[in-house]
Amino acid sequence: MRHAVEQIEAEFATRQIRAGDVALLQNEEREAVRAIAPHMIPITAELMDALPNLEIVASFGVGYDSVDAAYAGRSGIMVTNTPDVLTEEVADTAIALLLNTVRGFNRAEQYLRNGRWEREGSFPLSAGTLRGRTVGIFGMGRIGQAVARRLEGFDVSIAYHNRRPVEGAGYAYYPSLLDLAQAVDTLINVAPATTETRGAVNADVLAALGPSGVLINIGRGSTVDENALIDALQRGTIFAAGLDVFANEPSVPEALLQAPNAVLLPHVGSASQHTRQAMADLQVANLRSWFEGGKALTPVPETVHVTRKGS
Ligand code: 8YV
Repeated sequence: MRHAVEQIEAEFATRQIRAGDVALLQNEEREAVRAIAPHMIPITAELMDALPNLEIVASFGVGYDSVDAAYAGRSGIMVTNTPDVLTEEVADTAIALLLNTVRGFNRAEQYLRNGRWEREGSFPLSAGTLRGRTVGIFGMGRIGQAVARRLEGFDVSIAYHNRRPVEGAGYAYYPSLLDLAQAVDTLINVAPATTETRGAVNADVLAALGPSGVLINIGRGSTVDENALIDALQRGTIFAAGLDVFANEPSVPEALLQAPNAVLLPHVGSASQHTRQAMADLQVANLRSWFEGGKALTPVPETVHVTRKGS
């Protein structure tokens, strides 16, 4: 696996700056920076302002909420992300998390590993099942649609909420998340982190899912009111949750760590060598295409209009 850093270093003059602290750069170094390839650090307006010749922020991952893309768009700075190449992997993760959350396979495996199968007999029957469930998808973009395609094979009803209906998606559309939650018992959250989605999965939405309710989150932690979720899990307002993302990663609230009805993953949605390689390749391809051909391959919507000076 050829890591993005290695590929970038082979083609460009680079400096690695921990925590994005531009104060660590000398003045002439700041002037020399024309691209940032961030990994897990916020790219703020201040940081962009401190780099007068910055042309492009080539971000890693499909979600680019850590980059102030609106400001970049207004300032003539290109922002790219790495869509498509991770869609199927993340959708696979959603399904794995769903099945695991509903059936408790992680606990069943622990039971076997601890020698309890031999000592105590069969693992208790799971209280949950996918049979008869109605699944709502919050965020019907590329990943949401890939999740829906997979769910079609599971013989469950599918509905969704999105900012607007998706053309050609033959599933029931709900114009509000609360309406969707009232109509389903299983909510798969694929929504990106935006000001509109912040805390969108709140106490009311969770209560609407009902006592057999299941929440799966593979989008962003900030879209769920984590305290409301903890409360709903502790009180049995919902049945269970499967979470790959958290509000304050990598720190996970103790109450979630202790919750027997939560399945927790350390943000591994896209984390196979295969897919991370494809993401790294696309991140580097965006830089190459920008500097060699004057065009970004996968610009984010806020910066599609940005053109390279002199190209
Ligand atoms: C990555 C992701 O884990 O693409 C995203 O938005 O959240 C994941 O694929 C993340 O970008 C790693 O930095």
